Amino acid sequence: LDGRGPKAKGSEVDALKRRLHRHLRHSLGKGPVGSTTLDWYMALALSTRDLMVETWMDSSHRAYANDAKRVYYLSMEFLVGRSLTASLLATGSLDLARQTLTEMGLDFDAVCDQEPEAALGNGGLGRLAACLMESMATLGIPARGYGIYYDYGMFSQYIDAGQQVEMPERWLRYGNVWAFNRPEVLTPVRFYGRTEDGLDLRGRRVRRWLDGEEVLAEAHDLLVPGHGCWTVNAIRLWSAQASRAFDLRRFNQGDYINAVAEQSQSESLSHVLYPDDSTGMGKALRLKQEYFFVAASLADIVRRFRTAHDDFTKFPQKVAIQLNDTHPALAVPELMRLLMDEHGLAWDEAWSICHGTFSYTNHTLLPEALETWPVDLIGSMLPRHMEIIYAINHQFLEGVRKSAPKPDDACVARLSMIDEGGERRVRMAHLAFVGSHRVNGVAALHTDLMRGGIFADLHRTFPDRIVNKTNGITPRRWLQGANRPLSALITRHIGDRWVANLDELRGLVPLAEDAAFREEFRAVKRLNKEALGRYVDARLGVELDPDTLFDVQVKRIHEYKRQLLNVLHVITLYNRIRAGRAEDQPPRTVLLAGKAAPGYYMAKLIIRLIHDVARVINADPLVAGRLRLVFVPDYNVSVAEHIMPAADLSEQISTAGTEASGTGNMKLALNGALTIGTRDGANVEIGDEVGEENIFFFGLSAERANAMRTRGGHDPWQYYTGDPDLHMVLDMIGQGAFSPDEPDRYRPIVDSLTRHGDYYLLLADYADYVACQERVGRAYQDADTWSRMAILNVARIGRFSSDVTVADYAADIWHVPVQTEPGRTG
Ligand code: DL6
Repeated sequence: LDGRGPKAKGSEVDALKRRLHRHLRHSLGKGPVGSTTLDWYMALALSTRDLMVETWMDSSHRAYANDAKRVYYLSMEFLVGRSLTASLLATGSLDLARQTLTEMGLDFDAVCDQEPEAALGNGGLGRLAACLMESMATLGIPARGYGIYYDYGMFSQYIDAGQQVEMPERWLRYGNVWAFNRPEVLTPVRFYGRTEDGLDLRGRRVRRWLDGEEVLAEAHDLLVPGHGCWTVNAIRLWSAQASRAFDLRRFNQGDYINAVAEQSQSESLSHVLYPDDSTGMGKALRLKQEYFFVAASLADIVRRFRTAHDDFTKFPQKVAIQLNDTHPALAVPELMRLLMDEHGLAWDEAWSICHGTFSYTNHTLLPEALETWPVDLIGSMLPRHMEIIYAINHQFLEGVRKSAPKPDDACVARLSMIDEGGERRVRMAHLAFVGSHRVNGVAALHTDLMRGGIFADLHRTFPDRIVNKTNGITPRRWLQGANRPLSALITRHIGDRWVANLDELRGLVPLAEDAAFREEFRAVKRLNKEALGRYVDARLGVELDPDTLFDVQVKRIHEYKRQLLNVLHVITLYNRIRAGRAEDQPPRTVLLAGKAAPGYYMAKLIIRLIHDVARVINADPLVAGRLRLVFVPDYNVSVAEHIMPAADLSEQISTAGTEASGTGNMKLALNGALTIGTRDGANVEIGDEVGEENIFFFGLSAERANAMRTRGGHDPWQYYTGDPDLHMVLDMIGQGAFSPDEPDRYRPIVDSLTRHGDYYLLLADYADYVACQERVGRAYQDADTWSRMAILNVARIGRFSSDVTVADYAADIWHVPVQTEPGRTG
């Protein structure tokens, strides 16, 4: 049941032992005596990396030899997580490694647990980037990711007296086995300075960008093996180094100490990931980070193109650049600058190259998350880019003004890249949109809402530009790796082709009617619940009962994701159990996990509320064995890998129209959880696939939610006074039932719902949500019905593989072929 494979051959085990000992000795300078678990992790990681390096070089040579078109994925975030298990799986050596280490008297899981978390992202956007990179390698696409090698990735979350505390995580403390540092690949990046007209070497008139300060970008290549390790690609991450020119000037002034301090200041550029995924940060350092990685990456891309080509008109045939959200939008003016100022191309030619090369993915409809930067800030930090942005905007608006029907001034103002209301700001989404030949949303509903909402004017201007590319997740990490028992069960029944073609899971559909299979499926889920129980017990000292329904909501904490609605339901259930009104409901364990942005007051207050409610409920003997609330701290990719396989119920309860897609919804369904959700993001498409009868939908549609908000008709006070259950819950929270030491602690939460408009419509959806949860509970009581539904979810979730997503980008946006193994082109 535990998903371990057949015993490996003795000769293979011996060979791996030799490799491990060689690395221990020659790479780490240690002998077996005195070696630590960390040393064995390093030795195993290095041995596994060895298996990937040859393929990496072959993949790169193949792309050069074939003069293949390459895809470049520019992203401020790559939420990679750990790489050892994924690499062992990709190279087909996971079982061998486990067996070998066990024979050596080592604890394989403890060794894997030594790996630090590469948390170079906030959440969905960064994790999507990691899944897409893995699928690009799986599909043999010559691709490279570009991003930043942060010293400090996402913060670690500690809980102190129920409150989130953020601590820095030095993930590079012991180095990083998976990255090849390239201290020789240094790319200068300029900031500030001035522009002037001048002549290039051939005497042509060009605009020049002079003076200012220079920072060097140093490359670090992170290996990304595809399934079966036919192709290995890399994510090139840049760290900042002070430039020599800078050193000399300052040091010559004789102020050694201050010069060193300034040097480390310019290196601090790549120190830290901004831990906020839902507001345009507006900090100058953030803008600097954006330009830093864009400039270094484009210089690299152009350099690579130039090794094989002189003729820039071929650029879009050989290069596709995907902008992951607007964070890399400065790539548009930067490529224009390179082509015109450094390579002497004329404006029109350069513009057509840019346009043919770039495409842009939008990940959010939240207005506060759309990036804008003050014109003055860009103008001083990147003076040449500001000129180019003005010129792009001018050309664009000229075209718009000449088009029919002639737009009015208000429409032109809305379309402009410069927001003139108040402090003048550059709208980065407009820049990315206009500079790209394709703009995509990440789920069908999200794409529709882009067309009709934030991009309505741009969509009217370019009606063919917006396309949908529904997100996906890599089945290798999220099923094959994270859930060995389920993975083995599936393979035993339908073979292992699902790993490379997730739609093969449809072979499970008939098995949903097979009582013996349902029994096995339940046994696997139980095993996973026990495993999560051990993990939570070890970390928190909290015992989980695997016989209860595991009700899971794991994601960033945000008001629009409505963890608070979940808490309202938990308290409702608590009250009903106490009053003997929940006799038909199964015992539940409600698990929540997620980080709040450090400056997000409401999100942090919600975390505190969860802890206060948990303390009261979990100590109440009247509900013992019936209800438990647990918050798992420091949610990250590895924690997710423990939780996903054990979930029975997946909470996807955002206000309809706010969650662009969601990908946790896919991971949980793939691991056999049933979804309770709104018709939001990819939930809608998940419902289409698994069937309405196998998912629990509730609540307002996006259309109704939007109408209620914009045209009125939502009276929260009425819901509060009209629903006794809700009334009681809100009074308990507001009057200190969970915070007797500070009765007013949660007043702001209650007031935000009852007095300040309930922006995310929790009260409007409450009754339907609670009723839906009752249906969930009753369905769970019938084990056979529940497992039939869960099996059908697994069987029909295949189209949410990131392989499908990538194949769609490849065909429709990048125009590159895909292949799953050498010689097989799709
Ligand atoms: O597209 C990946 C992911 C979606 O699944 C989520 O629904 C969406 O919230 C997330 N967006 C972000 C940050 N957005 N911005 N900017 O992580 O993208």
